[in-house]
Amino acid sequence: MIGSLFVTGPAGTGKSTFCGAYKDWLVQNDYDAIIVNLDPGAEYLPYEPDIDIRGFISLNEVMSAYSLGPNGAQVVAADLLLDNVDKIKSKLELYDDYYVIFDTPGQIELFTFRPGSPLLVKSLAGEKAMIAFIADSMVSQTPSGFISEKMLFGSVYSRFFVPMMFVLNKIDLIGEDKVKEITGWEENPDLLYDSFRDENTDSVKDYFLNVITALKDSDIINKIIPVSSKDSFGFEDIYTGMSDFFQGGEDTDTMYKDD
Ligand SMILES: Nc1nc2c(ncn2[C@@H]2O[C@H](COP(=O)(O)OP(=O)(O)OP(=O)(O)O)[C@@H](O)[C@H]2O)c(=O)[nH]1
Ligand SMILES: [Mg+2]
Repeated sequence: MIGSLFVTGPAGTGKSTFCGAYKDWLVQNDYDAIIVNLDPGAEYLPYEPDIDIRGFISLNEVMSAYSLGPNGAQVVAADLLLDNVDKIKSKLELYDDYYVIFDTPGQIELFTFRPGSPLLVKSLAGEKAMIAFIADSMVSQTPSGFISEKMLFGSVYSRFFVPMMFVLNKIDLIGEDKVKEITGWEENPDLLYDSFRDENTDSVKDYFLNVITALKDSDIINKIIPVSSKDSFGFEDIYTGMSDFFQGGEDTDTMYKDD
């Protein structure tokens, strides 16, 4: 593996669509890439996985073996991912010089907040792991939505401590001016605070000011990549982020590594 991208984010933000479209973009640009589906509960995928956890874990079997409903079975299936690491790794060995994109379970907590997940990432990718946090533009277009997504991004970072990108997906739904406004918030948190004040005149301003300041100070607010997985827009920036980190581009130290 040259490097890997674990794709996570809230349900329905476009993780699987992003995985498929980004792999297609990589292949069209002559980079070798595969997708590993790590979502045992996926009924439909908008791509053909090269390695598929559903070959090892069946949600229906988990439901009957543990007498669980679909939600409980999803949790057990997520925990069983770690038991199947060796099987996935032996398949990954066939793809030595490839970028590997990991699609993760639909509900973010099944990947991010299960105890075994950091070990899963470490076991599958070692030091060659990055995370793409997929945020939905429709949510991020309001200041409160944007701050909430950034805080979730920070939660994911707190679990894995690997380099992360904040991928603002579905920008085709919000238009260029909104994208500029959101990236403006990223560049200047004072603008975010002003927009937030306009949005929520009655809310607890000190709380949000403190949150914005903390995000700014921790550098969590500085890594947005706008994309549209529908239009295959913005993937070059994703690739640049990956190649900088995995192959030592000049921005590597400042962008992705803590001091
Ligand atoms: N307009 C638009 N729609 C998108 C984009 N990316 C994904 N979608 C749509 O968003 C919906 C959810 O996409 P998925 O890729 O299934 O999202 P997901 O995060 O994998 O969903 P779960 O795994 O079920 O949580 C689908 O209807 C996609 O077609 C995008 O860039 N633009
Ligand atoms: Mg999905």
